[in-house]
Amino acid sequence: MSILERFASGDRVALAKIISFVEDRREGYENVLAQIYSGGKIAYRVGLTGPPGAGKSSLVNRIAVSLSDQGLRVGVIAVDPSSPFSGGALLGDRVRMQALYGRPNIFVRSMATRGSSGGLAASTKDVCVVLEGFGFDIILVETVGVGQIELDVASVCDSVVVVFVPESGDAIQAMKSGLMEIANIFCLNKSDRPGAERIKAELESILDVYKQVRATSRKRSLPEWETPVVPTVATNGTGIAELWAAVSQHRQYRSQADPAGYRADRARSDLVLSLLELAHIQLEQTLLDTQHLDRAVEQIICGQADPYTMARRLFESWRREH
Ligand SMILES: Nc1nc2c(ncn2[C@@H]2O[C@H](COP(=O)(O)OP(=O)(O)O)[C@@H](O)[C@H]2O)c(=O)[nH]1
Ligand SMILES: [Mg+2]
Repeated sequence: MSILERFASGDRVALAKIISFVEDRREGYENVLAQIYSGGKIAYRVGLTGPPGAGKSSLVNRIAVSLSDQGLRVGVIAVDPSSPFSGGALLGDRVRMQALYGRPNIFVRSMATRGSSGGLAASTKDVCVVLEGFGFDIILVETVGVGQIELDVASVCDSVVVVFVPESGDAIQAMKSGLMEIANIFCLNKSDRPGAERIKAELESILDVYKQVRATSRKRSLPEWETPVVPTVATNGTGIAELWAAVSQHRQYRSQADPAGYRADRARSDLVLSLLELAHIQLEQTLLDTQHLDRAVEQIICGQADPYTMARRLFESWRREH
């Protein structure tokens, strides 16, 4: 049996192998993806993002177990170098996370943080495609909040949950880092801690202002999605059902807002990510030709040129050639 046949028959070892194959961009990976993609299976992708220690892995753990209890098949992707899924956390956490590994309905995968030439978003998207082809219903993507990565990875998800905690400044932080733009649901985890009520109210009033600003700046036929703030305590399961209900509502909203569903958005972002990756590879191979570079470096260090003018000049001549 070929590895794709084993994959199609539900062999998890074949699944893991295909993920590595695709992630490492080995010869022929695009054909493999194309075959899997043509199966037409899709899952609902939910991103959870937020600062380290906010409780993302704990939430993912709770959600995955609860969905699996309902008979759903759940794929988990951890894009977090410090995640227990990738072995970077305290032993206690790792043991706790291993609860997921024993379940036949759950598959956990941590992403190599180096990413492909197309970046982490491109490889995360491709791992999603593989998991979808395998037949998962829901994919949970955990990303650590470190700026651009979370924004990129969020772009491959259908709903994005931004997780924060009652520590002071978080609401403001969320606004600053562009998280406000990508959040479909705010999850206030560790709401067992002091200050949770206050920060929830604070965030809700910011969201309200934000909503009013958007309402006046844009005319839309459909009502705006109202980003809810859901308090949770991942350690004892409080609020997990409410959090998932909010995700389900957002999913419903998306399919109502656009009858073609989120498929068009997704097809576009899949296409753009793949194109950018091809462009990147092409650029690396031709533009970053070492001979040209070596000569330019020599000129820069002996003071005949600067990197800015040189970069522009090399780029222009590369463009003329192609
Ligand atoms: N008090 C409290 N602690 C929590 C809660 N959720 C997670 N933690 C703890 O916070 C720490 C970090 O959690 P983890 O899920 O690894 O966070 P991540 O880095 O965002 O994935 C762990 O020790 C958890 O047990 C919560 O709701 N309340
Ligand atoms: Mg984590």
